[in-house]
Amino acid sequence: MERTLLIVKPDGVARGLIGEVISRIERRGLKIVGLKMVRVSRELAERHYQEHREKPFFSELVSYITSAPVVVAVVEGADAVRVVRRMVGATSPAEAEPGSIRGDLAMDIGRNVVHASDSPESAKREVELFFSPGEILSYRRADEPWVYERSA
Ligand code: IDP
Ligand code: MG
Repeated sequence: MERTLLIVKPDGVARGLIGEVISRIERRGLKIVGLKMVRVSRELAERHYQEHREKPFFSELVSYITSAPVVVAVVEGADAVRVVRRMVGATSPAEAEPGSIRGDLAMDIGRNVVHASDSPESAKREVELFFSPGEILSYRRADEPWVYERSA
């Protein structure tokens, strides 16, 4: 099983979309193994978005993600990074497919409701940035044999 980091960004929290986003993840059959609300510090934001530090939108991006509380989740499942990225949709909501979170719930690239790790390597780095090992819990979902043909 693979893990990925999902963030309901400040606009998603402020718009009352925490449940909507988490519910989509749960209904897909993905498992929430870590979940908390945090106010992201500038230092954490700059580390999280380090790959974008030279981009013209970097300072606005850091201001946005630090402006109000976010909800961060560690999401586990088969091919979780790819599955969650596809559920999130394209970065620009105008390009995001209907049915995706951004394609259904967002209008502006600077207010695109969610973040999801883009590769297994980023997922590992991002999960470790936001969560200590003790904050990630292991449990069995009752529907696992119905979600996966070959569940452990
Ligand atoms: P992603 O969130 O789909 O992985 P990235 O390219 O990694 O997209 O960009 C990180 C975040 O930076 C985006 O989700 C969005 O909030 C913001 N962003 C990306 N490109 C732009 C832009 O051109 N203008 C404003 N904000 C942007
Ligand atoms: Mg990204």
